[in-house]
Amino acid sequence: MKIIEGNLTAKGIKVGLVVGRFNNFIVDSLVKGSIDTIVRHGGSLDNIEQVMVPGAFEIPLVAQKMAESGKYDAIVALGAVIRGGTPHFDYVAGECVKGIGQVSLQSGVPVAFGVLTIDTIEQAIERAGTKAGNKGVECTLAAIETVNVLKQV
Ligand code: INI
Repeated sequence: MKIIEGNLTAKGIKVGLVVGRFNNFIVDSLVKGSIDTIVRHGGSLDNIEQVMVPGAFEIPLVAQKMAESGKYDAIVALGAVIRGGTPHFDYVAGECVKGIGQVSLQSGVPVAFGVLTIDTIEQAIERAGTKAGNKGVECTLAAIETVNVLKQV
């Protein structure tokens, strides 16, 4: 039996970050975590490009253009959608996750989902570098591993 798995080496991997500005107090920590993860796993700052978009709703379209460009081995989508008192959250979060999944499947480029979808600011802070880790770190590791496993299947 053969088990194929990707390692966590980011050496030579080109990563495009697509970042929703909305809730930037939180999102900035996700970006920091993502970049730090790439570099600490052997990647280079020269191989990272960061594209800013207004909010999570815009992430899929821009991720699609980035994926089609052929410039990146992986795309990391970062943002934070925090529930308010209206159904707006559901529309923005729903479109974002659906769109990111579609871009990844249609382009063949891994697009990691690092968009927090949470009920409160406290939950956001917990997942942006405090007691529940950092979603930017976690999804960047997933992107690196996926790039490396795709090379072998
Ligand atoms: N965008 C987010 O990234 N997070 C949010 O919490 C959010 N809320 O709550 O409204 C949000 N809205 C903006 C949206 O992503 C679009 O930028 C906007 O609707 C324009 O298309």
